[in-house]
Amino acid sequence: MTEFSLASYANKPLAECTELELFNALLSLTKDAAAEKGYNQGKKRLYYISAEFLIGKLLSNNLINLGLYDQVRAELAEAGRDLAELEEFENEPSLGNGGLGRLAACFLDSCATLGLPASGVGLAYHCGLFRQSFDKNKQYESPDYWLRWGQESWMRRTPKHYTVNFGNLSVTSTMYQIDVTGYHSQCDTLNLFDVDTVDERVIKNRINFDKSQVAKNLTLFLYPDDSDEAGRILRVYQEYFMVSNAAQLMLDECVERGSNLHDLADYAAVQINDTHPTMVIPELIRLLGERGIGFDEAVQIVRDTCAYTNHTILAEALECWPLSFIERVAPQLVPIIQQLDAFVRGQYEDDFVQVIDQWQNVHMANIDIHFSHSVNGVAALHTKILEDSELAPFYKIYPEKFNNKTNGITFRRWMVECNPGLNKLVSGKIGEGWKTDAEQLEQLLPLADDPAFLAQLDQVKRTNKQTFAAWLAAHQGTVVDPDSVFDVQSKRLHEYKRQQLNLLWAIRKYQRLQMLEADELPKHKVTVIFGAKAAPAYTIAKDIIHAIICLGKVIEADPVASKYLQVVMIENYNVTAAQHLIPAADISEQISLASKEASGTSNMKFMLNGAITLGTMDGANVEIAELVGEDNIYTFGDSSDEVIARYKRGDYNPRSYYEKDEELAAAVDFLTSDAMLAQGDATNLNRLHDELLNKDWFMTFPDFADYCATKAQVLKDYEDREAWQRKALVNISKAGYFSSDRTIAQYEKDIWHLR
Ligand code: F58
Repeated sequence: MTEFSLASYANKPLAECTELELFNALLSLTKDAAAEKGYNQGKKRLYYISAEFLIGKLLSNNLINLGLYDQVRAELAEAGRDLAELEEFENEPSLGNGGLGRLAACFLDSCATLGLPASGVGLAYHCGLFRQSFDKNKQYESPDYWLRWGQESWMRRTPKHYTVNFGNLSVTSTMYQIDVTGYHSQCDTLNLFDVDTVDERVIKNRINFDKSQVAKNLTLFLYPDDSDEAGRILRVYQEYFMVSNAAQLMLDECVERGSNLHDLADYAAVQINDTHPTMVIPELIRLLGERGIGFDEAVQIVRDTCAYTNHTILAEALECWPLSFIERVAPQLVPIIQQLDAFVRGQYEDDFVQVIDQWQNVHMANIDIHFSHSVNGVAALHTKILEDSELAPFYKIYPEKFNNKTNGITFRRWMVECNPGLNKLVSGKIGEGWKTDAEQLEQLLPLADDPAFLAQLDQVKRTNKQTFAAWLAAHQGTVVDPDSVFDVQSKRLHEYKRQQLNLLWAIRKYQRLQMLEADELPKHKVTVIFGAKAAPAYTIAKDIIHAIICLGKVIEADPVASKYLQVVMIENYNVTAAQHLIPAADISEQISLASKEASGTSNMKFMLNGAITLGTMDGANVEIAELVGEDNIYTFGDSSDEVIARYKRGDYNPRSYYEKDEELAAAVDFLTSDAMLAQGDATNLNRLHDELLNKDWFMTFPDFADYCATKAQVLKDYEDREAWQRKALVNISKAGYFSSDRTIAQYEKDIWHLR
């Protein structure tokens, strides 16, 4: 094995290098070290196709996985340089929105670590997800040029090119590769496709751009604004571009490995990550046809090869494209989709399961379910809801296809890298084995009765809170008190995730603080920390952000309340921010409306880092609750059955709750109070107020009283520090189940059979 020395990658003494020079030297070193490890090989390979890979920064992750972290840090330190400084210097590739994209990244880490030959296949977005900034207490979006600023890239341009024919033009792709380093193991690769003609100059103001010129904007942004038709069609272009490249790559590679294409399923497993890559099914059938395989056999081959993961039950998130869009983007797929439609129609009458509906819309999930061999949900409850209600007609037809794969996270990034203090404490007690065999964390359980250990755990959390406070001050100039309770909700902004419920709690808390006598005031200050981006066209989500920031300002200006309560919104929340924030959290807010959050994965990250969950019985929270037991989690709110029944009845009326509960009414009305209007914009605040009062589609009001009561209990229990740390310890010990290594082992055993 080569001894890698950073000094040999720099052309001057390390002490004299600029950050850029050091960063580029580190990049070359890690690339060489990854190449030396080699790549997982085998007859059968996984192609994980996904529109998003939210990989986060790679430098430290790669150094840790390659076993070079301590050595490089020491070498830098000797030269008076700090690795942390270079970590901050690196740009984060924000090639995803949230959980779905981050899951894909965790999965690749686990595939590499478990020695599974796997390729991620996606798009090389030039700007990724937008950069969020706040101005006048509102979200603004700007392009995130993550590839600029003179940094060398983790992406390697390869000599692989494919022709992709669209209805009106054809383009030549280029494949880029990013090494996915496994933990102390070989590597896999993430293959991202781009076209050389993309031109960042078509960006006009902020994230607006000329949508007419596909060759210039195809891979410019992740999910361009889909509020207008041009944006929606561009999304179909992106999807077809992605899957056509994936299909061509896969067929080429399988033939190289010895496939005669009739036996494709022995050489490839395709995982379709949500419906975005669905067109890979007709595209593969088309390409197999071009290579002489008849339609019926091609359908069978593709079915044996492909598997589909569903990540949502929100009807509006299940893609459904007008056939006319596909006609424009990829007319060659239309006859195939029509044949698939005819095939289904010939067998089943139910409208619900048809591929093309009476309005000539193509239901992408329906293609996935009929023409793949596996359909999985991402947490036990979610899969059950798919089987029993959302996809029940399909479950009746294909019970054998349905299976659950509860999500997971890679513990290498979400503890070893982001929480060095906890990593050291844990490894000091039980050794390093848990890093690849996560269930070993259970060995910590007996320490629940060891006050000295619990005190150490408390100390680690306290240090993490200080570190986070320093980062936040540097990041956006916001000062938070590390002695306060860090009550954290960080995830995409969506009404179903109910940031507005937390907001209403904070308002109520503020109103109560104004009424309390001095001797009743709480012991610990609470810092409510939000991190969230709202989709650019999602009006109410942006109004919620506006209200949160305004409330933060109202409280800040109040000399008494500000001693006991602070509301903070992190600017540009992304993987990097999450890595700073999660290790510092005391409370993990997982308060989606029961039945709506497919799984959640931040709930797992918080748990692993010793935060206590305050949540509804939704998604993977249910499994967390089962594992840690009721003493170590706080649950509240209506059950998914109750929620589903209320939707079915269609009789939900938020006003009836508002009229019955004075405190709720006061909190809601505060949104449009003079104090709030002095900070904010009447249009936004009124709209949010009216939305809640007249619609409240995600039912915050019915859960409000229980949420407040439960949160009061959480804050009371926080005062017994030892008992609290005991809960934290149980959470850490039981987190092993949520390692993505476990999830991937299950995909391998039940679906992929790569080995
Ligand atoms: C998420 N989906 C689920 N979608 O919401 C979450 O419960 C689950 O844990 C996670 O997938 C992983 O299974 C998600 O992140 C998106 O980001 C959409 C992608 C397409 C555009 C709209 C957002």
